[in-house]
Amino acid sequence: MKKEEALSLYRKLVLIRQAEEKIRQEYLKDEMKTPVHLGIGAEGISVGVCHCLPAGSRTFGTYRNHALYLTVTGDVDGFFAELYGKLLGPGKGKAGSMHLSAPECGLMATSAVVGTTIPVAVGAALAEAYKGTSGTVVVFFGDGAMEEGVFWESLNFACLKHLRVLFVCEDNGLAIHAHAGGRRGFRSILEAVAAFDCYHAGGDGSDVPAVIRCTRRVLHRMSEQPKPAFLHFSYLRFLEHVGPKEDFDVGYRRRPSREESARLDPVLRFEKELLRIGCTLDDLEAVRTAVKEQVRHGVEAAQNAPFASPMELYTDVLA
Ligand SMILES: Cc1ncc(C[n+]2csc(CCOP(=O)(O)OP(=O)(O)O)c2C)c(N)n1
Ligand SMILES: [Mg+2]
Repeated sequence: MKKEEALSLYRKLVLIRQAEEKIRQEYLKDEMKTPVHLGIGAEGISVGVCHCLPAGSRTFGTYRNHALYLTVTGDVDGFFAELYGKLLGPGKGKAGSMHLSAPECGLMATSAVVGTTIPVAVGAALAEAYKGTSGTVVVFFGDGAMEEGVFWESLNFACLKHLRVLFVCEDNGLAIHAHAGGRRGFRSILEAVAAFDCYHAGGDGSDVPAVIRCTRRVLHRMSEQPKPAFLHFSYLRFLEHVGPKEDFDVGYRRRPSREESARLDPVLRFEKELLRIGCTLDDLEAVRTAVKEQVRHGVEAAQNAPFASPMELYTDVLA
């Protein structure tokens, strides 16, 4: 990877990490009236996958969507405005953290309801096929969504129709506090998916270059012969399911060792890669400093921004 490309990826990773660390600092003041599902540990998946997507691709996600939103849009001010419930947010403050979207950047929808964006993404891919266009559609979801019927129905239909849709499973081994072993009747995610007529690959989601390699490989195969692809990336959810804190003392999982934490932290891991390819510590520091200012500005602007008028309650309401 070239230095310039790697530094632009690093900038995205650092932006997501610093934005979420800032939320952790500010959240207990109770000015952000939205639940926050932080994705510290998962940044490398959105950043790596989106790096490979052709221009004009459409993406869908879940409530754990901060990395996806910031990767696709780079819109720090809009991001914080939405979390503070302000008019300048992409949902005018009505979406909150769990329903961030930016259709103008291809981020079509994210949702609090597990599994819901999966069939919608498949519908978007069906529309591409119907119109004879070849845009790529990507849907990110957690491992828990794979215990829902809608996932298997969507995968089945997409495979049957050879749709160009990329399913990306962000697997932290947990659904809230429930471990995979207590939830699943199938032995392995990739083995179960391998029974379907789709491309599939997977790896360690905290290893950004590996995420990029996997994604490029399946996208290349999809472009040669249209079929869905399924990517499976594991990662460590460093924080509680929802909220700004750690939860290793709750009793359902153990605290990772210092070595495990370092190995599973996509930002630290990518810093090693940057140094290996010739970036300097000063290069990295310059990125972190610039991002820190961007995040500081985003939060301050959001805190000082106006709320929408009460009449906004009656607009953009679809159901
Ligand atoms: C349809 C539906 N069922 C249950 C819930 C409650 N719920 C919220 S998050 C969650 C866990 C989902 O786990 P996973 O899909 O692995 O995503 P993660 O939170 O680990 O990113 C559940 C069961 C919900 N929001 N929607
Ligand atoms: Mg999970």
